[in-house]
Amino acid sequence: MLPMAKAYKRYLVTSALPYANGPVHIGHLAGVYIPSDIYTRYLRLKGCDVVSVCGSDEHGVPITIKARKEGITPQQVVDRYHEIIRKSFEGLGMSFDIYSRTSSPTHAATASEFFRKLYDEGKFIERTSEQYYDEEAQTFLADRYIVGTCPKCGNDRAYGDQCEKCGSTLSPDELVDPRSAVSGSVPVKRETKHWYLPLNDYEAFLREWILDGHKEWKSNVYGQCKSWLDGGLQPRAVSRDLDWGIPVPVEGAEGKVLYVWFDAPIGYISATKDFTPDWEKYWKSEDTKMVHFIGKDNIVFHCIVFPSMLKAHGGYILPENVPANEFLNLEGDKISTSRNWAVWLHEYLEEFPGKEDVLRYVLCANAPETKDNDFTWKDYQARNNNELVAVLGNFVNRALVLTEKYFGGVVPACGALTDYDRETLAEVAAVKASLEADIEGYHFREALKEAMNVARIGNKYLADTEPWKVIKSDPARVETILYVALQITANTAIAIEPFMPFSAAKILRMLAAEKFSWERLGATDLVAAGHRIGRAELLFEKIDDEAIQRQLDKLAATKAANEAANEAAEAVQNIEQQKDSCTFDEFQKMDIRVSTILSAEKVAKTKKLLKLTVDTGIDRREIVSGIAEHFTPEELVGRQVLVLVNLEPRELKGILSRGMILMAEDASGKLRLLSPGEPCTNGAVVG
Ligand code: B3M
Ligand code: ZN
Repeated sequence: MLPMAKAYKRYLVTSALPYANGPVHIGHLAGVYIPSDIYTRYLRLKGCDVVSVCGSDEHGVPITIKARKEGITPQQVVDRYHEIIRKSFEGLGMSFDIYSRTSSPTHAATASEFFRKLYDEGKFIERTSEQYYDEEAQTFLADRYIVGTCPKCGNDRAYGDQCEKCGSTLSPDELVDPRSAVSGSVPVKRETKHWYLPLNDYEAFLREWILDGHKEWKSNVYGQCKSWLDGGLQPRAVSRDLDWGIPVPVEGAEGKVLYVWFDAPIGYISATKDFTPDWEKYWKSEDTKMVHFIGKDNIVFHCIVFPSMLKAHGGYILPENVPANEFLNLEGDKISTSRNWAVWLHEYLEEFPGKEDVLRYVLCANAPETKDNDFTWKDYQARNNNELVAVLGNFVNRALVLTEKYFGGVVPACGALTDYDRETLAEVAAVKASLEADIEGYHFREALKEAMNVARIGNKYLADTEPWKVIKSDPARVETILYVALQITANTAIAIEPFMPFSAAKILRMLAAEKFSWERLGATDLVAAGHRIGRAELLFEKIDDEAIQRQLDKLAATKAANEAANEAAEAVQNIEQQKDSCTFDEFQKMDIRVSTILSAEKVAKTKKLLKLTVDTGIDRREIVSGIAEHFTPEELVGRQVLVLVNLEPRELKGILSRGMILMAEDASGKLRLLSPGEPCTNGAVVG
């Protein structure tokens, strides 16, 4: 395939626009942003004309829900998270040419024009359907705004699009006892008109373009496309009844906005426009190679929906590839924003200053390229200590320190090369081709291994040539050895730049060298004899057990908090329903009195029964109560309780029980005595 590959003049790299309703976590990074940044940096080093765009996805229901929950406006939500995300991306060295946002004026104009053109050309169908409407709040209820009982598992807090308890995908109509999440009222069905893109009309085009034309796409991507296409495509609504988003730009569409998945991918176009007035050549020329980096949950939108939109519009190029990754788990559990089960990028950057590349390295080395993968803090530590410190850092440090020590930091002259020197340098040069093939084929894990190989080769070279021994007998030979080692060091800086830009820059600083172009990878004259290098610093530091334990403790605390919250939520679910109503007179028939327990003893030959003597204020009487498994006699004596004194007497184990001690049973079955809030005279009437 490679020799046939088309020669492109320029590249447009897009990275999924993160929803501005929360910060970015390691799952996003491993799935989308680390690969896209590696790819972009590589192309730039090669001197290619490349534009990389990203930005915040600021529309959609999750944002309005978050705003409502926190009592702030959607604009405040997106302003907050846009800034957190933007800053954290910058902190990790994401090298987007622009990090835009879909609330920008350029975007509103671009998305509106896009819709309007399709509308004017009759590319949409209009349909009226019945949807849930909240009469109290006077609003249609988008999927997430409807809650009810899940028909599959009975969870009574399922959403109109999904049950988070059993994971089923739902539609609002399937919910039992639907309620509005806005007002709590029971919604009614009301007719509403929406615009649909008839995806079925694009099926033939998509089949030919993807199934015949892009067999080289990753199998997870190709497979998902195939199953969508084989399942038959349906018209898809591109508008919603919502007050947050880009207004549908046609008459009679008050209260309607563009569906977030219609406007968000257009965000790639708007971002490019905001970056350069020359944007059209990136979007409208067949000489441009466009690549979408996304997570697997976005495949259908980028491979089926957006291409159909582009096709319907006309004049735009289609993606040449959509290298979607699978998901990253955290310590064996699915990453979840709502359960706070994540490593948040902005927190990581604060807690591990100077270790940006460690995270970049680990997330790439362990990227979920072909299947879901697991991030563990132990693995993070091991990769740092055994790979970054022991291989990469160790090699670079030895080459620089020995040069300083033996030659006062001046690059020595290169004498006659031995066969072994030549082989070693040839091995370094050979890395280039395989590294390129891996990056261009989106195999970033393999590519990273190749890049690290340069340092491995260097490490082995120093171990084999032992300059620290040879220096005593043959200092001239050591000049050559360190000359070679310094060339490998400079090569390392080139090879790792796409993956670990901070460390690459640090190596260059230590070499007192300017950035090299990709084409120089493999060269043996990167630093000239006589050049004065800079001071050696450690490239990486060991990460100790305490630092890892702190992270594990943090996760354990999250888990404990989640369990407590779950139990509380379940307990609420287990609380008994309200009983049928009773009249005031019926209630008045009950004579409940404040009483004091005078004595308590176990009833012989029973497990559960206690015989209590109580002072009811009217009299002293005996009550038999089945609470022996919950209270010891000592706990009870002296307690003031509430007693139903006119309960019909009953004989139990030969004792006449006259009344009932009132108690509350919580969801876990625990009993609690009911007492007056403050001490009270016995016989006081409750009611
Ligand atoms: N915001 C979904 C996500 O973050 C969505 C991506 C939009 S890309 C145009 O998973
Ligand atoms: Zn369910």
